[in-house]
Amino acid sequence: MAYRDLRAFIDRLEAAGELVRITAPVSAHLEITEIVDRVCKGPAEHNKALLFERVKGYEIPVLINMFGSPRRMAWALGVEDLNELTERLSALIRPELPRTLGQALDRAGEMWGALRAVGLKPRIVHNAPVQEVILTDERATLSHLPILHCWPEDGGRYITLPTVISRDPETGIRNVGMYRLQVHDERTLGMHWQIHKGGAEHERKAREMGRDRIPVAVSLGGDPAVIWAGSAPLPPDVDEFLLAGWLRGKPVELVQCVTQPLEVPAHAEIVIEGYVDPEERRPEGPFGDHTGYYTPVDDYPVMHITAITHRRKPIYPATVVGRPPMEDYWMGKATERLFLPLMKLFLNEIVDINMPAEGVFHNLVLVSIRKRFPGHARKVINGLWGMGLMMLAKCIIIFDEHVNVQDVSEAMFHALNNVDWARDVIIQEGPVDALDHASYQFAFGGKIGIDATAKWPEEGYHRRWPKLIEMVEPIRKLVRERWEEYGIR
Ligand SMILES: Cc1cc2nc3c(=O)[nH]c(=O)nc-3n(C[C@H](O)[C@H](O)[C@H](O)COP(=O)(O)O)c2cc1C
Ligand SMILES: [Mn+2]
Repeated sequence: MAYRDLRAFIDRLEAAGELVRITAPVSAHLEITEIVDRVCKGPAEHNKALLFERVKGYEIPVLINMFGSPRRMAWALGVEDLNELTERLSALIRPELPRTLGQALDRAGEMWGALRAVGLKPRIVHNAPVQEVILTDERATLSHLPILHCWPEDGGRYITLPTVISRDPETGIRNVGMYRLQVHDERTLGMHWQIHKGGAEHERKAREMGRDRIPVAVSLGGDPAVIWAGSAPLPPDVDEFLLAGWLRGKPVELVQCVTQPLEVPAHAEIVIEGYVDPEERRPEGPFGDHTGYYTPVDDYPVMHITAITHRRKPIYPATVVGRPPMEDYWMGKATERLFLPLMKLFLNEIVDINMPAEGVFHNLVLVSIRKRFPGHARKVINGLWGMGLMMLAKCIIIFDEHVNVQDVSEAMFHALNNVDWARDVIIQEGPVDALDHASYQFAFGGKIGIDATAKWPEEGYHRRWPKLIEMVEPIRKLVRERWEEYGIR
């Protein structure tokens, strides 16, 4: 299921009663945040996508919270339920999961190859709605965009739901990332690509190669699968538009930028073109972040705007992050579901993974495994720490396969019962998320792996591991059948 653009998705949401048009005038300064925060954390029936049609001081409407529920997130990626993503990707990797790392590497290669081969590479078009209006030189300013000031102590206004496009200066391979941008002035943006991310790697390479500019483009809007794909942690040499094409079942249509050697989604609402000078840095922040804390000021690269193109009547998409759960939690859930088969490709003992909202992704990863040998939990902990952005996971807890890790209460019950805190933990230092404020140094700190599986004699446990209490089925059935008779109401 492919949406042509953001409007097609809005139509679908509206037809299903999943979108509210707000015609009351509202301010882009804090007011929208408070509304969205209530909608994200309030009763499910209030949790709708919001289209603010009258944002004070602007003509352009703001769309927010389109991904903010499991149902809308699933619809955005062309499925009815997020678990279907796991099935779809498993089907692409089938038949059997490989046993050895060598095979696994081949299979991962094959998988990306398969994406390329199914003809879902982006397609270049020459006529693009996003270029109906072209503003260059001094006309290319941000002044007409309803960019939000999200939280009271934010350092300014931020573009919060962008699709940032750049190319590896060496290989030319495209990267698409979702990195917030702070408005420094009407023609300059702070580029918050963190050091572990694709864009930052392009910047490092450009600096080493002595380049004075990296072209960048920021697209806003388009098919929601295209927007979401920017947040997907793909390997560095895989173009996120390929993944978006596969999700849509149709290639993403791209158009050549007007002032930069890059292509952007033709059906986007707005595109900001420009460049980053790899030697330039400016203070960025503070920003009320998805950790629920303000990320303090730090030096980040700067994007200089060379052109802005947009549709005749564009819609500005945004999100507000903050203390979870908010919209980005569901975007991360989609990633978790989609990447589960990929993680199983390398660690085929994994049964399920849950990154609960309280852990804001990198703080807590619950994993159930089919335990087959002594030390198996530790193998999985170390394996995950070696896999892409999982390197940033601060706490990984491993469970036996019968534990439903999607139920955090059930998982905690088993973990707290099963762990000897002197013996069943690995404490290590390594890379941590750039947003982690607990680590004593930036991006480097401690992490813990916890083995909450039942312990074996081969692991040095020589007592008898107890059995879980469970009632026998005949008695359950008996009580079920006689329940009315007992008169307990
Ligand atoms: C709403 C939202 C905002 C995000 N903001 C940032 C950000 O400002 N900087 C950053 O490095 N990552 C941010 N991320 C996470 C990245 O998008 C994510 O790590 C993605 O995998 C990066 O793409 P890359 O692997 O191609 O670099 C954000 C994610 C979401 C969902
Ligand atoms: Mn990437």
